[in-house]
Amino acid sequence: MQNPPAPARRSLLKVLAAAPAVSVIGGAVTAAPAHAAPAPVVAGGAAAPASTAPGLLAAPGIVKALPAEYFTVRGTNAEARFDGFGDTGALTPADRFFVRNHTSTPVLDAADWRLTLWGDGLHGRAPVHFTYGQLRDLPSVTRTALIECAGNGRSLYASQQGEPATGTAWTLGAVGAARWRGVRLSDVLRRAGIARDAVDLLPRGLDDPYVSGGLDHGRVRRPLPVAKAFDDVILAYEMNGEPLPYDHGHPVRLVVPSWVGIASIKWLGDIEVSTRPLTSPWSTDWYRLFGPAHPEGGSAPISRQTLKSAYQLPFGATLEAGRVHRLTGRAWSALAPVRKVEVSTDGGAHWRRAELRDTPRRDGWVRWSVPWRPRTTGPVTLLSRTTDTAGNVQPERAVHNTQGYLFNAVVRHPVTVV
Ligand SMILES: Nc1nc2c(c(=O)[nH]1)N[C@H]1C(S)=C(S)[C@@H](COP(=O)(O)O)O[C@H]1N2
Ligand SMILES: [Mo]
Repeated sequence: MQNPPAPARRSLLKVLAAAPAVSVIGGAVTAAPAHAAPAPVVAGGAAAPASTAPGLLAAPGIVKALPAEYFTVRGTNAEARFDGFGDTGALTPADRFFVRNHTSTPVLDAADWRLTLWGDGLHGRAPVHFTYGQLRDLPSVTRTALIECAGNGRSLYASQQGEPATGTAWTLGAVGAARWRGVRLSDVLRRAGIARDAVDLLPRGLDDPYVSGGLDHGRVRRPLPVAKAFDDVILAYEMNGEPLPYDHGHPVRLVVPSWVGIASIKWLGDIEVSTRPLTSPWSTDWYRLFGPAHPEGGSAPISRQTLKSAYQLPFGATLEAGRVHRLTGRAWSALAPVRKVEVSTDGGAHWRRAELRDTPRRDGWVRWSVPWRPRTTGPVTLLSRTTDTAGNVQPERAVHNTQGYLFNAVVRHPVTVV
């Protein structure tokens, strides 16, 4: 149970075989980034066309294989192809799950890993450590949760609203659902002796410091209110019944259900526990809403994700006229369970209900389907619209913000009937 799944291990073995001088396992707790290895041995490494298997994409710093049929590489990130989710179930397999890396995946050994809690919000004020084995000995919980990047759908601000945004130009595949097993963060905080007046935590990853625009922002870290930590946050060591893969936070990551993906810190190394509110660039410069529609100086840091739906069909797909097509998609809301999904196959003039194939639950997504028999040929815009049980409905337009977070508008999905 202590070994990551086969694909990640294969990549690691490649790294080891070709670069014996680079000590990536059995070594320090400190990160040994995949990019520290010579480029040719990184799976699909950009500098190694000769060793890149056909159909595999190159993404610097990502360990797992990235088949072109399932992923689109965007810088240091790999977006899952939403149109390819049709053959996946309610859970997204780890080898199909998007990867969002600020730098690169550190290949960490669970045996050497430990978590440190520290700060004035602990009774003793002395740091408290947990080894991987100690975490595994605590009572475990298992739950399903989506992880969705705050910027999922960002490119649609430009393509469908004419309002560009900065940041990774995700389409709709920066989201996945998995079954996570781990320990409650509240259990760990109690054992560490959290004080009654602690208000904020600052979980931090072991990946390399994030440098951008010539500035070193330090390691990826983002304040998490103690109240949320005690509600439903887990320290996950398993994803879909397997040890966490390297790219998804091996050996231990946070899973912060229903919040924007950045909250779910991967490769967790330490957590500051504070009696005062904490900040980091991930709560001051990024992950706030900036722009004319928002308060001067930006909104409060964003926390909850929003609601969406999408067709499992490529943009620009061609469909034959006169035949019945079974259109499928997914709908999800971080605000409440999905209540209904409506679709329009005429650009929004008429709407009808899609059939839900899963029982809507909090923190999951529902697959839906609808039959469609197009009669006339030509371009058509398909729409889908989620309503959740709290009454939230996908709007026609999302409220723009300069960094393109929380896109929630009805997606205009172009297809051609031939
Ligand atoms: N340490 C660390 N944690 C991190 C990140 C990162 O770059 N480093 N990226 C965050 C962001 S922005 C997202 S959307 C999720 C993505 O999780 P995934 O790569 O497992 O899909 O991880 C979050 N946790
Ligand atoms: Mo993200």
